[in-house]
Amino acid sequence: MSRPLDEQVFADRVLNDWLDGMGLGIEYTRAEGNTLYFTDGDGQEVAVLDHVCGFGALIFGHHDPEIVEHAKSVLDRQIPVFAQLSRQSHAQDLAAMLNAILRREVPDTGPGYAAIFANSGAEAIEICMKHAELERQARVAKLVQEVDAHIEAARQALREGRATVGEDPQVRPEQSGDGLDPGEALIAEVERRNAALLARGPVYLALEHAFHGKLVASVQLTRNPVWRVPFASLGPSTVFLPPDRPEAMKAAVEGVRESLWDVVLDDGVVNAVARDYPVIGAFFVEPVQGANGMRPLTEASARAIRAVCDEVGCPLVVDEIHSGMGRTGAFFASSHMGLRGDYYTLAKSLGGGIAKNSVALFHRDRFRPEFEVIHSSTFAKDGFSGALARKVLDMLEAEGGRAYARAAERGDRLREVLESVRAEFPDVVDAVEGIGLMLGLEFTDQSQASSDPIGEPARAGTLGYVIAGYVLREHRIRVLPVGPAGNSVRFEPSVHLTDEDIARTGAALRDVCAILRHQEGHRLVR
Ligand code: 5B6
Repeated sequence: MSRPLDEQVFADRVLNDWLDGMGLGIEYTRAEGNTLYFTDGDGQEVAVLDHVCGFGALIFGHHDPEIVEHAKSVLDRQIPVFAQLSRQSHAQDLAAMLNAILRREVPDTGPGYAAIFANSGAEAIEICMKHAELERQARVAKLVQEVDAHIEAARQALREGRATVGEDPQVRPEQSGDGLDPGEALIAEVERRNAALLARGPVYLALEHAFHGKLVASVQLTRNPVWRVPFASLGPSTVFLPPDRPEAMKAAVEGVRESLWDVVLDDGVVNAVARDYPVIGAFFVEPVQGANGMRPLTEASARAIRAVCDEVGCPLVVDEIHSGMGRTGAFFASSHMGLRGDYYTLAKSLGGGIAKNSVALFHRDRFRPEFEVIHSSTFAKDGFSGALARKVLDMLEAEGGRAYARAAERGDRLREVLESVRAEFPDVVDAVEGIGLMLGLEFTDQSQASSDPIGEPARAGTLGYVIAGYVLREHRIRVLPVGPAGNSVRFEPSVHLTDEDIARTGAALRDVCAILRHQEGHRLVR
């Protein structure tokens, strides 16, 4: 019998039931550093080690005292939060700080990057899509203008009898004998084909396993079909490419490319020739793929991706929303693999764990200045989140980048422990992935498990959540799996992670691995 609906529950009715079912339905009442607290039935505060840290949005943890102090002072000083369409120097200050970091970490930054601020990661991604489309349309307009001029010149020459149609004009009219002379028929066919191509929208490139957000356009760049497919009719089309197979990647891109037909008049002969048409809007890439168990791109894939963009002429958008802001031991994860973006996106820790903020950065050789006027958002570029973002950047850059070194060092320590768990349990741990404080541990496929409490959720794709519920209940550690795919858990704690936290994490994982090894699924469920 189905449960009666609670008519008074207006938010999270389904989600909360689902969380309860996974053992994750806990309300946290306080947060500090790398710890979340809830209050148990006896009124006691219980500490939980947080490896989720706001989906990686808390490089300095929950309520970092320095950031909180700064936030309070911004409010106390009554610094305007919203003063849209006025001079907002915090935007310039932030953009200048980001450019200084880019100059240090990325070779050939040239004239630097222009910044457009937004509120969320997906919004920054969609800003990049819009800007890429402006770029593409400018290229299309230039090409069309040239082709139109060529067609006019050919038409004139044909009309005046100064030219004839070549013997093999490459473009053959679909319908012949409609009364047009060969020259007019050729031009009509070229114009028909070109009009069909020009009516089409852009195609975006992304990688298999990509995650770039869930808004109507950005979700089309997110590979997971559960999130993407129901909304395919709303958004642009995307081709997903295999990052680890550069040759296959190049071949797939060739399959996407399109030609616009041009008409050339050469020595009294008119022919149609194919010209490269900019159908590809942009290539979106995460330097570390969060939805792929925290997998960094290899240097070879990074080179292949850059080569595709250079060949096609489209912007390379390096999505650092998850991997940026120091989490991997450098400000930009892409700098580890020598990947230079034409655009960058940042969000998550840019908000200092308190505000919401994101930014899209555009190489100034490509930036279309009118974009500053034609794109806007009420809440973007506000004074409060701007002040906090400057504070976070100051903290990251302080003492020669001590925070980056700390992220790398803490990440290495945590990784060592994850690796030791894998070495001890090779039968149930497939891989340890990631870099810095962006790590993933992948369990082996348990869909054929003999223990039903393991096999059933594994087949349903929820084993990772069941494991997360167990680790929370028994070890007071919060982890989450990678998206709806079941068998990886990720670790994206703050720089405040202690040796004791790491040791506890290792013990909890060993316990989980022993359950999987001995198929003691009954222990996972209450
Ligand atoms: O701020 P916003 O969420 O719109 O940012 C979108 C975004 C994210 C990102 O990591 C990258 C690289 N680009 C754009 C934010 N990531 C969120 C995320 N969420 C889930 C899984 C992921 O791999 C990434 C998720 N999985 C299951 C349930 C809910 C969320």
